[in-house]
Amino acid sequence: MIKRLLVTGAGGGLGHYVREGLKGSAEILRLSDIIDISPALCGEEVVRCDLADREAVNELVRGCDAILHLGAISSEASFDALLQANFLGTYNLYEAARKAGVRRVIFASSNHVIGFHPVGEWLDDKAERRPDSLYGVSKSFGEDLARLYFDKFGLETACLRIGSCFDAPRDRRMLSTWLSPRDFISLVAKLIEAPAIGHLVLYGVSANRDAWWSNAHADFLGWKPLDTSEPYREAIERRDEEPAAGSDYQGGRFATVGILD
Ligand code: NAI
Ligand code: 15L
Repeated sequence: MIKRLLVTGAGGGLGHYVREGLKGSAEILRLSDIIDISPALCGEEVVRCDLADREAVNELVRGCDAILHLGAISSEASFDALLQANFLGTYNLYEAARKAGVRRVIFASSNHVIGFHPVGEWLDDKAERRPDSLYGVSKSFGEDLARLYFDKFGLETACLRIGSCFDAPRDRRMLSTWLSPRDFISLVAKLIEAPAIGHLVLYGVSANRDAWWSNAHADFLGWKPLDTSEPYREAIERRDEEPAAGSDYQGGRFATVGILD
């Protein structure tokens, strides 16, 4: 077990799953966010930090063995907002990780780096990136930064292109893209435990009947998703009869949103 795992964005939706689910993956979880999160329990440290603040991030990362980088604006937003949280925040994190000798980052990338591929097209880690939004571009930047820091400094990253991680799929598209919280946790745990991952790009998706993404290249992890969106299909298909905006694209509605001020 590693000693200290830093979790950025720990106050968000996925952060909540992680706080409970990754207890067994590190002796100490250092939980951080720009917003207030509830006080540290046994085996936890809580640090409030804006990822855009370089000095604060240097301090935050010191003493950590690995990082689960969830902290970000998690949807389409203005370039200026993304510039701070996602572009600068991710750069600050990688620089701090390099200086502190962190071994591995698990970067919460997104399906929106490939969101302009048409629905039904089968993609793997070699697929061309086709971001569907400035948000998707910010995650694509994070993946490039991760590649640079591996090639230049040997800092390992799993770029985890998460589909839709919520308690349950919310619409027709998520019947393909859903990642159950349980599968998310088991995948992250494998990515922490694996002896070596190098620079890895993979998809965070459950065993959905109509999924579009292959993780065959990552079989060495020994991860098998246990959940599927099938039990939700009937109710969703009955409710959502009309195609939703952006339903031709894997990124769904993100592909239809213009540039936000
Ligand atoms: P969320 O929006 O619930 O949580 C993100 C957290 O990051 C928030 O608590 C927010 O306060 C924090 N944050 C934002 N700006 C920050 C800054 N400047 N400094 C420090 N913290 C900051 O999002 P969620 O759903 O928990 O997602 C976590 C990560 O996974 C995000 O990076 C998101 O882009 C990514 N992701 C999530 C997916 C999902 O289905 N939930 C799908 C694909 C990617
Ligand atoms: C994401 O990247 C978002 O962070 C999340 O809120 C969902 O919109 C998800 O993608 C999705 O594509 O469903």
